Amino acid sequence: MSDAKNISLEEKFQEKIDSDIQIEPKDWMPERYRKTLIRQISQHAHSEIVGMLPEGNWITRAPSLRRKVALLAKVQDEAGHGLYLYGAAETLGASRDSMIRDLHSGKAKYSSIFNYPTLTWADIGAIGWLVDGAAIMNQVPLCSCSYGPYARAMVRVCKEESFHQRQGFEIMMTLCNGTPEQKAMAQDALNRWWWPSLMMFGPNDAESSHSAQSMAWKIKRFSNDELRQRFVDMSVPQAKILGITIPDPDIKWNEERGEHDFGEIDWEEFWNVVKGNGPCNKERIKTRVKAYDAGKWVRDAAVVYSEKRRKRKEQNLSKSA
Ligand code: FAQ
Repeated sequence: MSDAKNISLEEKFQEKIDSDIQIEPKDWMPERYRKTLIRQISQHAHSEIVGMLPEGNWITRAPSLRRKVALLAKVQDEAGHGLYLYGAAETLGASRDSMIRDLHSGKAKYSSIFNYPTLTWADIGAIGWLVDGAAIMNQVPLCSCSYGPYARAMVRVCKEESFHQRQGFEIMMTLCNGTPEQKAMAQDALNRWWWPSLMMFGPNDAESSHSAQSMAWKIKRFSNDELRQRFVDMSVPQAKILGITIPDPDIKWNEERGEHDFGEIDWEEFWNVVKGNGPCNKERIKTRVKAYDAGKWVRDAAVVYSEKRRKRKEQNLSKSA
């Protein structure tokens, strides 16, 4: 295609974006837009799938039947989110096999948060409260992102995440209203999950290589720092209700700016985890690869079944013709 024609297609595409018209799979789109979406959506899908592991660890150890049922449902929801998201990435021409291969080889990223261990039951409360809370803060704006299938998948995901956040907060509330040991457990979980939760929003805006372009394309509607700030402002009063302390001596209300000041994130820790050297990175990938290999017979059986159905349909059609 000539450069002139490409430029005009790209201009038309940007006009659509600027007028908030969503892009659909069959619409023309710049190759870089398609690649950016595949990168973000597949990493998001991987995060949901790997994200089942820290909490899945606690299903057999949940302290009551009610807690077990809620946690089981939550972990299943995360699997569903991963599947919608792989589906959304497939509409852009990415194959599921290649996405999963990239996750298993370490080529594709997933959220840093899921490389931390879940040491006590309170961690399940902290994950629901903080990790799902951060996920909602980041994902509600994605419901109006410029790519239709991603935006639509996010609507259901966000509804489910808000149930997850409430179940996490309720676990924290119960612990905080319990014995001194239970409250101490909740405080310890907050101490360990607070900073990694802030890291979920990604590097500072100045260091974020993709933000400017992704915002111009309305894939991202707010910057990493804007969303992180909103998350801090939302969490401070919630920690007060729980009666536990956010492990940051620099957190305080800034009257002038109308938001909280907070301390500096340990970016060295963040990049170390992103590069694969966090406390659980290797274990998480090993577990996923093992589960994938063990599920091969199910995938093979599904392919044989669908092939048989297709052939039966063809035979029935030719009989009735
Ligand atoms: N971890 O230029 P930016 C959940 C990478 S779902 C690892 O700012 P971008 C549900 C980034 O990929 C949680 N890597 O990038 C749940 C890029 O590397 P690349 C996941 C990170 O894309 C709850 C590089 O750093 N949510 O929790 C992280 O514009 C409970 C430069 O960064 C989503 O994926 C990180 N935290 O902004 C499940 C939401 N941050 O690709 C189970 C959709 C950055 O060039 C239990 N994604 N990087 O190699 C997004 O909104 C964006 O992709 C950001 C990053 C904001 C995550």
